[in-house]
Amino acid sequence: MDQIRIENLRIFAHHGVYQEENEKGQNFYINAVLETDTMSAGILDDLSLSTNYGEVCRFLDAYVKGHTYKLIETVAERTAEALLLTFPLVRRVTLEVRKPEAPIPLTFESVSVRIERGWHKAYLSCGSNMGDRRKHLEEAVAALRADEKCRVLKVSDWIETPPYGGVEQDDFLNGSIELSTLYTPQMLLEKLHEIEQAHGRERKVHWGPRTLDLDILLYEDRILYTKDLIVPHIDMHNRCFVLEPLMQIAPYAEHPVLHKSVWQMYEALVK
Ligand code: A4P
Ligand code: MG
Repeated sequence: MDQIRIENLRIFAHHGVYQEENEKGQNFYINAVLETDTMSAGILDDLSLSTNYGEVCRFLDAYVKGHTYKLIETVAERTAEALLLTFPLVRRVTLEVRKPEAPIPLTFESVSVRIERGWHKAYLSCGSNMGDRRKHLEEAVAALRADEKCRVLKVSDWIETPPYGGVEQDDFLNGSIELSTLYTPQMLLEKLHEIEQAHGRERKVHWGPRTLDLDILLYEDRILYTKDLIVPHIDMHNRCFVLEPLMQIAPYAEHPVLHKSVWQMYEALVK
């Protein structure tokens, strides 16, 4: 991806663990690498198609001056997040915060923290078979849209599906969502649980009826196998109710373990 780079932007601010640092202040230096597509702006010589580095510098200056944190880790974390939320064309940022005047009674050039943060593509599946099913699904999408750390990019149709998994229950309405998010997979799962709870979801019967079920299907090409979270969703390739709506919005998305596209998984299942 193309980059816009800002090097050693000096900002006088008040971050530090010691009270004296918070009172007196000192110089911090910021290095920022913004990953963004500069091609259209470059071809057409049009700044409105790119991110104005002057505005980014002013933003960094105001943000780093306007807050006081103990740790440069926190300065980096909060500043990177604010930057990604403010400049919509920036996909990723590498942010380095240097503190050459840190109170260490030894000879040194600088101490610094460097982090990489960005927007991540994820696919979710959603389902409901209790109450006003359509309303539950639409409110789930609205709740994601209302979260600044999520950008809902695509939503499939809501598809009526027979229950899968052997529990006798009412038909489901299922769909899938394409999302760009600042959340890590674990944080995204917590967010989905929060939305499920807000819809009165009770975990009674495994694979049983539910007002709202939100699962993470894919998160970039990440492979995770933890106690709470398995990505790609462990059973997605066996589920028509997952693959049919996902086909509408992401037929070529690839399963990073099976190395098959959504379309290929769907074809294999319905054959
Ligand atoms: N978990 C692990 N990986 C994930 C992931 N990728 N996304 C953990 C979301 N959660 C994940 O899920 C149990 C735990 O799985 C979560 O707490 C999380 O830590 P749950 O939703 O609380 O419990 P559950 O729904 O009873 O079990 P499970 O296995 O999630 O059921 P599914 O897979 O959600 O399937 N038939 C049709 N036609 N349509 C449906 O939507 N849904 C189910 C439920 C059964 N049959 C269906 C449908
Ligand atoms: Mg679930």
